[in-house]
Amino acid sequence: MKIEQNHIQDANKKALQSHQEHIDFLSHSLTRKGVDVDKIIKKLQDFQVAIPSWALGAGGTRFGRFSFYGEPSNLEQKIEDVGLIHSLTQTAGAVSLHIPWDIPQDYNAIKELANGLDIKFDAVNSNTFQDQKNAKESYKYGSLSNISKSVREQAIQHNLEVIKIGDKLGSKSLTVWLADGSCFPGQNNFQTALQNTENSLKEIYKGLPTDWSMLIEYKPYEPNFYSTVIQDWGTSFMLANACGEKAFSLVDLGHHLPNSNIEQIVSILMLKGKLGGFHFNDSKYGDDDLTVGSIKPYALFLIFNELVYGMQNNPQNPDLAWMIDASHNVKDPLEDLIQSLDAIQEAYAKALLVDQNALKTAQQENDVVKCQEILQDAYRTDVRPLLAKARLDKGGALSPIHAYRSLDVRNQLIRERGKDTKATGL
Ligand code: LRH
Ligand code: MN
Repeated sequence: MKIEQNHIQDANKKALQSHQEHIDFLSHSLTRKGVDVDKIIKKLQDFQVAIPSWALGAGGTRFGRFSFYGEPSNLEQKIEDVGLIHSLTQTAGAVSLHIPWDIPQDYNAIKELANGLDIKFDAVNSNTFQDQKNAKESYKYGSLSNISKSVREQAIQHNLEVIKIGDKLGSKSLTVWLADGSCFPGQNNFQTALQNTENSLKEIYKGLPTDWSMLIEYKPYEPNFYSTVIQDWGTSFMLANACGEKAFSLVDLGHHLPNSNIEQIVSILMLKGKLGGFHFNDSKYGDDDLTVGSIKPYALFLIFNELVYGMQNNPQNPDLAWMIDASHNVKDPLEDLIQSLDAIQEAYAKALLVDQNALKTAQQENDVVKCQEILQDAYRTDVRPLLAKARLDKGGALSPIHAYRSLDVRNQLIRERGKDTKATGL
């Protein structure tokens, strides 16, 4: 299914006049503050977020999974769905594949389809947290950290295979997340597990093409519930440094213990030139993989404030990989992803409104109250007209959710695909 341009314009029609009034008012008040509105809109349009190929169907937990019907049942349909989201939002111009869930059958056909939808291939993800049918070794007790050399070797070979698959698609980075760890005290020797992991990552690193990067994702717990080998940013940072200049840390917002100061972690990794990218989502308790900005929107804003500062002051840090990593238990997956993209754009736009110079001055004067006033003046600005204009000027929808519903996309997908299709992934 494809959404035609004229259908989006039809959906925009009724909202055009009120949009114009809002954007005129906001542009006027921002320009008076010395803000370059066109520059911000260009930055929003250039900010493309990769959609996780494993989150285009219903997620689920061990307690159950409730389908939404019309789910994509192969990689082609997954890329079509990313195309649907991108045509409405104009900010989802990339897909992040998970291997083996998404091994292309016909590389040229897949590349042609993605290209036709203006979709690029972002990081490819390896999977050594599940055993594959007919696999010689099991990852039950770990993969790159496993006590058994032949298990580690199998996991290393899998990651090298994933790099080859990504290279054929034009991807430029490998994301490594390990479930490796233990569920009980005494089960693992922490030092042996970490040393094995470091040596294994170095073997994978040797297989990286020159212009590739390796993103090392950390997580404190789950599926192991006593220890995780790559448990926090410090361990990921240490391993990235041990591997070399093409290895970086990947920050999944849901992979932090309660009340962690993620914006401080982001600023430290950028200062050290070791921040590689993000898995955006939100959470109340654990790795809940909820809609971005649905629980802690101010925390997301504070993270983007550090990102904007870092992008202006840390040339030592490379361009970042922006990706969503979510799972949908009760929302239509496409609507959930559209809401996440909107929250990311909103946090970025508000962070771009922070008067960084005034903030620096207030910090140097220890004017604590002024510092908060400067931050919250930006956060309290309703930037939605900017996001809408950024979309509209590129042929997108003023309100993507409204357009998605008024164009009856989900029911069209069900008519096309039937009710029993199930997407591979989590
Ligand atoms: C682990 C994780 C990782 C993916 C998986 C789908 O929790 O965040 O990024 O491989 O989710
Ligand atoms: Mn993740």
